[in-house]
Amino acid sequence: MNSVAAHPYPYRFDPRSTALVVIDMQRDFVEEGGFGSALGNDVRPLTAIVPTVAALLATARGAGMLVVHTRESHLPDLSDCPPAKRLRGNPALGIGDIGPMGRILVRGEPGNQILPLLAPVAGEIVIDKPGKGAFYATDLHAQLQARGISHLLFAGVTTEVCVQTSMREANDRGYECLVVEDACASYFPVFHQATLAMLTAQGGIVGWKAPLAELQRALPPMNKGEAA
Ligand code: C5J
Repeated sequence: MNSVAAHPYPYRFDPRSTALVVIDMQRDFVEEGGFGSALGNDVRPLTAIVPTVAALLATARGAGMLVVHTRESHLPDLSDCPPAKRLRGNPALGIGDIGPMGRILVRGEPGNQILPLLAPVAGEIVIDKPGKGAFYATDLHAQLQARGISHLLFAGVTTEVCVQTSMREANDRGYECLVVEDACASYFPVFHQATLAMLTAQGGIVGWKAPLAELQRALPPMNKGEAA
């Protein structure tokens, strides 16, 4: 067992039964000129975590951990997007509309792609999710169960929306969850901080938080011989 100096107390995990889940590091949310910034959001807190998420991916891959990437995305005919989701928000630019990087939150469009620097590699799981949570209307739970995964590390954007929803869904399904606090971000820094506080309050009511450096301290890179 490895142990991370986490909040509210040490997080113990076995890398062989732990997966890293990177939530929605899509061009439309993160890049200047994408959907998020076209709505007037300041994307700088999101672009700022890209090197940390890249380092986290390298750490997880180096430790031989399973990696999962998610994208918030809909079918081109929007049949998986309820009106309650499609019609809310900014009437000038919504889901399915043509945005600066193609149709907003539609599978296969340029803006829906994961940032090239953080792109999935062979053997990693990619989940296209129509909701905010990674478990809703996806086969993520089944895929994790099939691989014997019991612990999840969360990163990505945005902390208070898709990261938090996914971590709560995971907690309700019995996973032991830790959010890597400097590898997730919000357009609203106050929401980022509040989310980290509420997820870990009351003795870790949803789970733990720790910075990447503490995870790296707990996860020295695997020796070559251990990779098999
Ligand atoms: C949002 C997300 N914020 N990935 N999506 O709508 O958090």
